[in-house]
Amino acid sequence: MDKSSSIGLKIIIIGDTSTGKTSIVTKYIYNKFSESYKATIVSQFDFKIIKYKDQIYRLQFWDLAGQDRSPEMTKLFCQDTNGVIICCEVNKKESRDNTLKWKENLINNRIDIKKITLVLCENKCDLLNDNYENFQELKNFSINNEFNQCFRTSALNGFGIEDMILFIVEDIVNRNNNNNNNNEINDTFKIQKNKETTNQNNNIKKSCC
Ligand SMILES: Nc1nc2c(ncn2[C@@H]2O[C@H](COP(=O)(O)OP(=O)(O)OP(=O)(O)O)[C@@H](O)[C@H]2O)c(=O)[nH]1
Ligand SMILES: [Mg+2]
Repeated sequence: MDKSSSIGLKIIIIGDTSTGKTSIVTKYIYNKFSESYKATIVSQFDFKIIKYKDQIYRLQFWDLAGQDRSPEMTKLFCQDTNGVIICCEVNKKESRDNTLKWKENLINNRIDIKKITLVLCENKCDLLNDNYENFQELKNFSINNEFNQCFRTSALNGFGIEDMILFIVEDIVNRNNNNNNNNEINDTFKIQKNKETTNQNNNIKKSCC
């Protein structure tokens, strides 16, 4: 695999604590799930290399601590991002409503949400109560609040996660093609490539503070 021709895409995952952000990334990258909960401190970085339409992409996931919704955190990690997943969990309307606060945080930090792929993710759908709102209600919520798409996922059994990530990659690539703006993605990659090489050499799963 020729890494030099790969393109880096930065994807941030934010949302209330314990909604399953770390579990989603871990399931997607390592196909593993743990029932025990260990709160993320500040942030965790990980990546996966995929092939989409004959192009290699290096998906760089920044998984941020749900305990800290401070604008500084958002500012620090969300600049130059190509995609943002805002996570909530089923059976908890409050966590879904709070996705708007996380979105507000992006906007307050001058992140132009129209230029990025913004996805609403309702996780833990394996625990879905029969009387909880149906998918159409989530869909309406996401349309009314200018998310590009919404997904129900389960980090426990993997449901919806691949579809969600594929949507994000496709949407970022399509936007980029439509804007005829390829340099922007390539620049992002060039900036991040050196950092990643260092991490790989040290053979560590990087946590950042
Ligand atoms: N049943 C079920 N449990 C899940 C799912 N996703 C995560 N969990 C559990 O929920 C708890 C919290 O998961 P995390 O992935 O650590 O949540 P987080 O959003 O990263 O939390 P913070 O790091 O505090 O922001 C853990 O006990 C997980 O095992 C899921 O899809 N289904
Ligand atoms: Mg976490």
